[in-house]
Amino acid sequence: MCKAPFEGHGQGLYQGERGDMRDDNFSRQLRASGQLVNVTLERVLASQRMPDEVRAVLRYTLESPGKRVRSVLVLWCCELLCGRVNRDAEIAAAALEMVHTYSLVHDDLPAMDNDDLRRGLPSCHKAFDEATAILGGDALLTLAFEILASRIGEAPVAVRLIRQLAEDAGANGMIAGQLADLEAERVAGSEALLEYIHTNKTAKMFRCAAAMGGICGGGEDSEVARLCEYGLKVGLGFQIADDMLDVSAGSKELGKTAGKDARAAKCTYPSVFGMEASRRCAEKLADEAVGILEPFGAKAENLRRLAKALLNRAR
Ligand code: GRG
Repeated sequence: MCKAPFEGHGQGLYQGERGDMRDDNFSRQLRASGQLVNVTLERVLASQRMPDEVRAVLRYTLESPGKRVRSVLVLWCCELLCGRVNRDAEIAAAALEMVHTYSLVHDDLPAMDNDDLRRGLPSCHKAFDEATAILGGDALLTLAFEILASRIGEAPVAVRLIRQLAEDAGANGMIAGQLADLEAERVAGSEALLEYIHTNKTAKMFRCAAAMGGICGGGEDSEVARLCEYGLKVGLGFQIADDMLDVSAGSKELGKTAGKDARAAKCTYPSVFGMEASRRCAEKLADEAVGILEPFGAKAENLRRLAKALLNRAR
């Protein structure tokens, strides 16, 4: 498999809390973990049987330079609880990245957000066609569950991971949030609606990442529950930052079409509260996420840094 597309991961994404800290230890670990996700995705794809046409669309979508934030969260939450990134966490991270990628492929379709640009490249339906993008998304979603069912060491762990992913990505999670988001273009935004959309569309996938990492790390239920709380806060903050970037950044930096939320009259934090209040809200969420990690002590330092860094990202 061609390595070049995966290798672009993670460069210059985060400015750090005090300006330019892109080469500090945290940033290096973030890049290394992103690379581990890429290598796992590459290995999984190479070892799955599928027709060349399907493989081409999966490679196109999975090799594009995503930030790998959710999948890195899986790895780091596992490491927090068992001291290392184990094989189960690598597979869980790859599965989560597949589901996230499917959601982007489908979100870009003309029936949804209708966007031609994703991760700086033509969206899947532009590079191929609409039917292929629908089927490619479907293939990513089903492959995620297949690898959890077949490649996780112990069946009870696999079942817990499958259940968590199905709950957070499914009918009462990301799909519910996406539907509410599409409907919200026709109604006046309110704080309650915003929170509902962002929690379901975005934050639950972050919760899922944290929970899957905790499960792979063999955590106690109370530890996994704590990581879930952290994931929800970080995910909500991430989405607020995303809404703010849509206002303040350009399409080239973002790798996707900027300014679309305002044009579609979307219900976003900046549209309901303004930019300054949105920033304060995101900062408060990051502080709360950091507070939740307190019982884990110094070993949660990377997760603390991540909660802050996601607010200061450039894309
Ligand atoms: C189609 C079921 C379905 C859901 C779509 C993910 C999503 C839900 C919509 C994409 C649009 C959007 C702004 C979603 C909010 C979550 C979000 C910010 C996604 C982009 O995540 P990043 O920035 O993307 O981590 P990369 O490309 O870095 O992986």
